[in-house]
Amino acid sequence: MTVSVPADPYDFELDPETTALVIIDMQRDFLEPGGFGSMLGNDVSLLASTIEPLQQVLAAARAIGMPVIHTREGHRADLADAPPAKLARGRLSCGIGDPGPFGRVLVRGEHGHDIVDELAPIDGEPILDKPGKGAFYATDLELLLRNRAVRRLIVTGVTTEVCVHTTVREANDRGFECLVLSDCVGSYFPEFHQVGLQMIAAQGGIFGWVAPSSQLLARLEAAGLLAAASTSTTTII
Ligand code: TIU
Repeated sequence: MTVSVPADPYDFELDPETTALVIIDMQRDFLEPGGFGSMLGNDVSLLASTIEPLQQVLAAARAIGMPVIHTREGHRADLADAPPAKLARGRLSCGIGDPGPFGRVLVRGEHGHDIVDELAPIDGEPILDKPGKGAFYATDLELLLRNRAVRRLIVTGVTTEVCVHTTVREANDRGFECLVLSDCVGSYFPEFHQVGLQMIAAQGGIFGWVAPSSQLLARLEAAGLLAAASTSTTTII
């Protein structure tokens, strides 16, 4: 079955059986005050608006049996997988590996490193720990996707111009087609978010496609894949 999602620059055609939902780095360290995002000097509240639409998309993916993959940026406790250049960057007084309000910043196993409660993974959804910005670099993501015959990705998460963009570029070069959901990705810099999305869809979709989640959910519903009530895409005033 093919579902056509109205998108920029043109309809994104997806078969739910060969498409995966990828949720990038929806970790406390990026979304809550006191984590890595704040250490870098950012207003982390700017990312909060991504959670609710992403919950709806996640519920829809689970309802139709679409594979879901969660990623987390972070490092081993001994920081052996953290490039010295990354550790030094920013000249932070409290940076990667240092103790913060949520435990050691961006270190695996710490409270801040984990995914926010609202989007907690469930059994059967791989959680992919990545040391870099891109989800393909030094991970087995490509293997996981090829083993499930996945060809298209619905990409969500944070931040738009950093880990989302890097991942979309990596995916594009590997032959995966990416639809980025504009309201399910967020940035500490609204202008970077806007331009980041434009850069994906420009030049005939040089890196991929962009659409709001409402378009995806409406098309999945219209195709009979979702019960209208399960996604509540309509606002009742
Ligand atoms: N700083 C920033 O915008 N992002 C990151 O460091 N990582 C991710 O985007 N996940």
